[in-house]
This record gives sequence, C-alpha cells and structure tokens, in this order.
Amino acid sequence: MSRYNAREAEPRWRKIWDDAKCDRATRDEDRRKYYVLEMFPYPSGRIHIGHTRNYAMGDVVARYKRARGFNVLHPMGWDAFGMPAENAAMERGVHPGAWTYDNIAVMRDQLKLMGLSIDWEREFATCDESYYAQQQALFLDMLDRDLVYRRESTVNWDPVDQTVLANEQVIDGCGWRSGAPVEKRRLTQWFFRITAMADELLDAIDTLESWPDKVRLMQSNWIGRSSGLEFDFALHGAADDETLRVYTTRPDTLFGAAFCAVSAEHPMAKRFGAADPTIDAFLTECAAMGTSEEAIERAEKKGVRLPIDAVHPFEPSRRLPVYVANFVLMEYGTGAIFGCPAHDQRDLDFARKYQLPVTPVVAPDGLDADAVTVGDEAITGAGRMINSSFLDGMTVEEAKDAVIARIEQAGSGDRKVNYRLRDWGVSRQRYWGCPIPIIHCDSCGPVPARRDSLPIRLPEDVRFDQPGNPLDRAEDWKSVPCPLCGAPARRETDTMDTFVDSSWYFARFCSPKAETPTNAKDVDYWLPVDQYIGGVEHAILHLLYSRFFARAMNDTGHLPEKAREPFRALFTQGMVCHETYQAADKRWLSPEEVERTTQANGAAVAVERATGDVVAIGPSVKMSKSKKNVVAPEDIIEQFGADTARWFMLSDSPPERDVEWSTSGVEGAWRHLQRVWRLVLQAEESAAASVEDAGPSLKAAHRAAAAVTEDIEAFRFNRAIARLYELTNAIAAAPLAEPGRGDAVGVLIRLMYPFTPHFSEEAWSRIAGRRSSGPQMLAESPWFEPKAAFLVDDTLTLPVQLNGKKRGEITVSTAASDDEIRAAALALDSVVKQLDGAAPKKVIVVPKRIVNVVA
Ligand code: ANZ
Ligand code: ZN
Repeated sequence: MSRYNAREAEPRWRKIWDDAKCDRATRDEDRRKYYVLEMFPYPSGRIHIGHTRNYAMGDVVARYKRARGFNVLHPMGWDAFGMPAENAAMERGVHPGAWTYDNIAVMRDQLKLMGLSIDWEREFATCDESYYAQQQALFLDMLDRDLVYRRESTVNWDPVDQTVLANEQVIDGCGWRSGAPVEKRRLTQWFFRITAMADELLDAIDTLESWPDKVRLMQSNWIGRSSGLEFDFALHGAADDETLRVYTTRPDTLFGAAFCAVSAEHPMAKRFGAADPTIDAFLTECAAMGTSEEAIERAEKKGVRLPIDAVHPFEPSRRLPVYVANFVLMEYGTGAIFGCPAHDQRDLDFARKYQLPVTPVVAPDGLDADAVTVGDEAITGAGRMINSSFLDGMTVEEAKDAVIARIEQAGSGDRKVNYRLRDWGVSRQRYWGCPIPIIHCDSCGPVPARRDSLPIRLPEDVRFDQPGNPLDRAEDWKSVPCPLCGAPARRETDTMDTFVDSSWYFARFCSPKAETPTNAKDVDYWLPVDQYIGGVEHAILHLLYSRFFARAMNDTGHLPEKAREPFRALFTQGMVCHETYQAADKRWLSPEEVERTTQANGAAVAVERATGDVVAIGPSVKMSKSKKNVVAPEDIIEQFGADTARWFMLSDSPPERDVEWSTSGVEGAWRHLQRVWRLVLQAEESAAASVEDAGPSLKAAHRAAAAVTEDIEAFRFNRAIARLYELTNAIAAAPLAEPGRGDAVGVLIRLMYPFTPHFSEEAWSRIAGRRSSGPQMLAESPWFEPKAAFLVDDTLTLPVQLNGKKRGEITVSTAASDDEIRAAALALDSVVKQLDGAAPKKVIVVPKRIVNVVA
C-alpha cells in the first residue's frame, strides 16, 4: 500500500487553496463575520518551530469557523520597527530597512510552509510607509484631542550608547549593551494621556469575560487604583506659609506617624540640596539609582535629614522629622509621604536605620493593645485602632473615614483617588521607528506637521557608525521651515515607541490599504477581534496600550463605539520547549549538532557530532535562539510535513500549557497520519451505510464529532486530538466489511481537517472522489454535523445487586434480552465469587434499571 506523501501533497494543496482564494476575506454584510488574530511576529531573522504553535492554534480556529459558515478574517503582518534592526546596522553595516525586509521575506516563506489559512493580501509591516503615515495622522488627531502632550520626565540615560534605556534594559544599574553605569536625565518627551482613561480601562475589565482571569488581574494591578487622602503638613523651620503635601492610602495610621519624607526630585529636596553639600550628594546618589519600581524596592532604604520639621495635624505639639528618602517616587501621589513604621515595611526599615520611634496603632483582631509588638515585620493587616486618641476602638476602615472627615473639615486636605498607571512616554531616541510628526520652531515652539506633508519619511542616507540617534545628525532631513511662520525650524528627531505600532495594527488589517487610518465600513463590520491569541508576556503593556488606542481611535472618529474594547476573547498560549545542550566550554549546541541516545539503564547521553565529546543535557526550556534549543520548521516539514508538526504541537498538552518538543513525539504524530491514510485507502473500497445498518465505528464517529466540536469551541485542542486517536483506534479495530466503516473514516478526516488541513484534503479527495456529487474541497465544505440518530447511546449500564447489596455494574446493548442480561450479571467476578459455585435462587431484571440476584 502506498504511503501518504506530505512532501508532494502539501505544496500542491497550498496552490489549490491559493488559486481558489479560499483564505481571502471580503466584507459581506449578509454574512456573520469572525476575526481571529494571532499576535504578529517581530521579523528577527528566522522562525523556529516554537514560534508556529500559536499560528497553528489560530489556524485551527480560522478553518473551523470558516467551516461553520463564518466569514473569517485571519490576517498576518510584521511588527517591524525596533532595536534589533538598528543593532544589526551598527554591527554589520546593513541598513535597518534592508535587514528587516530580508527577514520578512524569509519568515513569510517559512510561515507559508505551515499551511496557515491567512489572507496574505492584507499583509503589511509596521515599517511600511503606508502604515506609519497613518500612525502619524493618528498622532496628530490625538494631539488635537489633548490625548498627546509633551513634558519633562526622568529617563535612564546610557552615557556610552548615548541613548535612553527602558527599565528592562538597565541591568544592575548598568546599560544592557554598553555595561556603563546608567545616569538619570531629565528629557522633554511625548506622552499619551492613558491616565485620562484609567477608570474606564479598569472598570471595563469586568466586561472581558472571555479573557483569562490572570490577565484581567494583571491589567487591574497595573492600573492600580487606590483611594486615600492628600493633605498638608504645616512646617516648622520653613517659610511661614510653606506646607508639605503628602498622599496616603492609610490615613488611619496618622497617630503612628514617625517622620515625613520627600522624593529626591521633590522641589523641596532640590532647594535644600542647593544649600547643603551633604544633601546634594545624596540627591546625586539617588539620581544614579534605576528608575524602575523593582530597583527602588530592592535598594536599601536610605535618607538624609532636612533642616525642617512637620507638625502633626491632630497633635500640634508633636514634630515629625522631614527627610529626603530614596524610596519615595516623584511620579506617584505628591512625591511626599508620612511614614508609619509599625504598619509599612519600607517605613519600618527606614525607622530602624535612623532610630525613629515605632508606635503600633492597629491591633490585629484578637490582640490586646499591650500585646501588640513590632519586630522586623510591619503589621499590614486589618484590626482595631489603638494609641490613636479619638480613633481608638474603630476598625481601620472606620478610622480612615474619620481622619479624612476631620482633615477635610479643617480644610487642609481632600479624599483622593490615585493610580499606579503612569502616562505612556513614547519618545525614543532612535532611528528605526515611526517619526513623530512635529516641527520645533524657535518662535512658535513645537508645531504639528501639516497633514499634507505626511508621511514624514525616515531618511535613507544615514550612518550607524557612531553612538546616538542618527536622526540627530541628519542635518538635511532635520531642517524644514516652520509650518506656522516659515522660519527655519527643526524636525522632531525622536521616533515613537514600537508599542505604538502594535497598538492599532488589528484595526488596520480591516483595510490595510486605506488612505486614512481606517475605513469606517470595514472596521464597523470586522471589529472587535473575536479571538486574539498570543503570549502571556504581553498580558500587560501591549494589551493595555491597545485598549487605550481603541478608545482614543473611537474618540477621534477612527473606530466605532463597539470597538472601544478591541479584543472580545483572549487566549494566552503555552510555549514549545526543548532540552538544552551545552559543551564543556559553555558553548550552546543546537539539537542537530548533537547525537542523543538512551543507555540501557535509561540514562540519556548526548554527544557533540563534530567532536565526539559528551555534552551536558540541560532541562527543557522555552525554545530560544540564545540557548540554541530550537528546531527549524523547514527541517521538520521536509521530513514529516507541516501537518505532522501542527498535529504534534497541539496534541501533547493543553494549549495554555507548555509542550515539550521531542523527536519521538513528532514521529508518533507522523505514524498516526500514516495509519489514518491506510484507513482512507481501505475506505475507498467500502460502501456507504444508512442509519439503520450503520455499525459501531460510524456511530463512534458521530459521537466523536459532537465531542470534538465542543473541544474546539472551548480551546481544548489536545482533548479533541485525543478523541480523534480513539476514533482512529475504533475504526481500525472494526471489521473491514462493517457497514459505514468507510463513512466513519470520512468523518475522521473531516474532524482532523482544522489540525491537518493538507492531509485531510488529500484524503477527502480520495473518499469523496468516488461519490456521485464529485469531489469538493474541505476548505470550502461546511463542518460535519453529527446526526442525532447516530448519537443515541446503544449501550446501557445496569447496577447488579446480590441479596440487596450492590456488587458491580454491567454494560449491555440496549437491544439485549433479559436472558442475556441475566447471563452477564451472573458472569460478574464479584457475583461469581459470592455465589461460590451455588446456583442463585432467583435473578430479577428490572428493565433499564437494575439486576437483583437472590442467593
Ligand atoms: C502612610 C502609610 C502608613 C502608608 C502605612 C502605607 C502604610 P499604594 O497603596 O501602592 O497606592 N506613598 C505615597 N506616595 C508615595 C511616593 N510618591 N513614593 C513612595 N511611596 C509613596 O501606596 C500608597 C502608600 O505608599 C501611601 O500610604 C504612602 O505611604 C506611600 F501604615 O501613607 B502610606
Ligand atoms: Zn514658527
């Protein structure tokens, strides 16, 4: 019997689909739409097989939904701006654009080999002029709506690379590339006013019912709404009317206050720093510390005393020392706090260092006031107030309200809601990004570029052989007349954060060639995205920025109201993992550089092919270029075919969990396809069956169809596949002449189609080919609907009692006679044992209910 030849069949079917334009999405108001989208890739070079898992998942959904009659949009593009291209330019002297488009060409071909049913006509890269031109238009519209603004902010500055670093690029206080100690700098930057939507972004999380709970929680923690009190401390030793405004979420702890502290960037710190070298030195030290919250959390809590005291608002005779402290952020609240050591860990660490009093003011429930002591750990839980004058005996919540009421009455403060969320700084001092469409004029200030001057193209003629932003040095490009007064002016040389590019690409896919950012009819039809699939590493920023952008685009008239929440359902997929191999000299080796064997005692041994040396086998971790534990899709496809890879990647574990890539697993998947192929060849011989004479395998196929459909709907691809294995076994075990066996094979391959599309088409063309209606592609066929008549269970499970005690169960055919049921009951092991050779007095069969044996 001939084998299924994937190498020959796969390209042939891709061509057929392509010629028939099966994957093309066209707006059609008369049809229900379904928009499935996987997070688009960064064109880093080549993809490895691990990258393809989420596309395989998206493709299962796309093919399934198409079969269900939906008008499916399943597009693909490239998140193409960003640092790696610029690094390549610096290292290899290639232009970032050339590098990027070369990578895209390679990766597109790789992806196409996977047989993904993508509408490639909609493909774009975010570095395409036609895309970033529209992004510049959006920027200007958002500027008009005051959703964009400019202000000074503190950034991590790498003095060697002469560039701003993101917090993640600062490692132990040093630049990730240069290794130079990072400095803090004040730079004027562009910001998106995401905080203006903080409330809506937070409240709407409740509507995201088809998002993973963990992602919803991460979103809400990131926004971090907290409610508290902002109020003024009178000061002693300062100018008469000067006060210190602080923000607290724990006004209840005011009687436990031991000190006040301001941020190193607080105006008060700066003023005293200018007059006192010790203070100034401390401010410089703080400036060298990373700006990230983690860096601040990790650092030892330190401060320097200012020559003023704060006056306790309820006990004016009490004075609190005021410090500059390294753990107070300028960007949060008011940049100043009061510290209550007993109930806040940072304050406690600080108080212990500077020998400040630690007075507990909250007694955890069940503890008496004198029993409350504070060691190295602050008490952060609920309880009743102690040592707190008029608050004593109240709960924490009551005390909060009481303090807020008093302060508000005194007119020295207000109840205040605060957010952890900061406005989104989008200025990047880089070449390979979307130019910010602004022109700086000495007399007019920053002026928006004129709409008819868009796009502001990146200049081609730039050099990357010096540190810093090449746009700063592009004198010809920079010099333009001011759009307002015509005087010589300069272009903004910052480009946008690449997160901007990925914040609206899903909308652009609806009309990728429009001369405006979106086309109203298209976005109205296609949006929101029905199913979004991607890595959990994007659970916070990318999704939050996209949610913000969707709202901003609605406010600026580019998206309909119903698309303010852009992704109706979200699925976060697990990774593909592989063992790692490392030579004695620490070189990582790829799987194909290694010969791996299992010894008689079960231990695995790996040897470097080139040298014959034994190499260390490391744990299985996410495939990544840096550890070289990657497998090229071409190799797998060449050997086994794309369908085998798709089937394997979705079979072994639930889609939200990691899957371990193994050669034996892939081979197992390949053997399965060959096995089904043999059934297909047999099916060509067998005749169709009617409901009446259908054998068990056809009934099993109908039942499997119902279950597989449910599994696909619920993203349980591994379970769907497990059922398809079972069905394969059931059919293979059935006699060749069983009525309906061939039809059962037909059902099997149709159910396999979303997972193994080329294989299923090839098999279907064989089976359907012998039917009078003629062959029809699965890509154009409706989903297989199981028939109710086949679904009725034709077996029955009955409990068996012996002398009134349950001894077991028997499963019999619904058509079984009483005599057959009696015989089955008496054949039960436990019944045989109990009777011990004696004949039963009586065996009563209550039809469809129970069997009673009387001994
Ligand atoms: C007094 C107090 C007593 C506080 C206590 C906490 C516990 P969340 O909940 O994260 O919003 N804080 C205020 N502004 C700050 C700043 N700019 N930098 C660093 N810390 C700041 O945090 C709010 C709490 O963090 C505030 O409540 C304040 O300390 C501190 F037992 O006030 B609290
Ligand atoms: Zn001007």
